[in-house]
Amino acid sequence: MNVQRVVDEVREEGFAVVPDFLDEMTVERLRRDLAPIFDDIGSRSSEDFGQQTIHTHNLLAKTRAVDEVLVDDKLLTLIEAILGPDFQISGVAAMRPAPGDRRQHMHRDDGHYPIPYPHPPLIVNTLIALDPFTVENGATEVVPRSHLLTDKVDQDKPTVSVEMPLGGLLLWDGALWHRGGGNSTEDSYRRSINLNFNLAWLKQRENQFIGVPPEVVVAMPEKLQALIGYKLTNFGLGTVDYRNPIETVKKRLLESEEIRSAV
Ligand SMILES: O=C(O)CCC(=O)C(=O)O
Repeated sequence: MNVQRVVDEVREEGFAVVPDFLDEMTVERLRRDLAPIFDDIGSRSSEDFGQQTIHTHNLLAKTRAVDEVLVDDKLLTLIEAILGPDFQISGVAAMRPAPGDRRQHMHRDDGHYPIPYPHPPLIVNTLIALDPFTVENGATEVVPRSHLLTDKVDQDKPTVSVEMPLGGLLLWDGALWHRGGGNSTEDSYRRSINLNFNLAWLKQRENQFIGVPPEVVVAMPEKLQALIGYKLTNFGLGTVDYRNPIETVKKRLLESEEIRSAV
């Protein structure tokens, strides 16, 4: 994997693809372990946007299937090379545009933060292809170099569809204008996992402290606990009594177990 090539492409184009990121065995395992989650993904219809896929969010509370990929050194090396050493998981989701789902509205993922554009990357979001991404099944559509734009782009601005093979990784700067493509196939689903990262001193898109139950958090490897925010950032941001909040979680769990066994 050429890290510098990916960093340069994200800086210049706003996105990059690592086509052979996961091997077939890992993809197969993810497909199997995530099957109940993908089977549950539905669609909804709205007057403005037509039939849209409904993503499954807060994945770390629902499955252990993606833990291994999230702590993969290859992935973290890429994220660190773009965001610097102090980053965190901002959200983890499963996405599976189904036949008939329409493309999304064009958007930027870092619109939550009211900071003028262009700015250095605040967010790096990723999708891993558990089915090949094709124009027909809803490959992500991007506007190359639009992370550098000051203003909004028109919804009908020409896009590039990011086709990639099974196991491929797409990374993009959160400022890039993009959308999930529409699925025009009869029977082909676009299974993917969406692993999102931001600078550790920003609020996470999805609240990991509430979303992931304490008993799940304490059973996680320390590396994953730190990635979801259980760490000290910039000399003490996010502490409880100046300490890593994981200590509070462990203490409270112990206390509640003691109370339960006393009654
Ligand atoms: O599914 C995709 O290709 C992109 C999804 C996306 O951009 C989003 O849901 O914000």
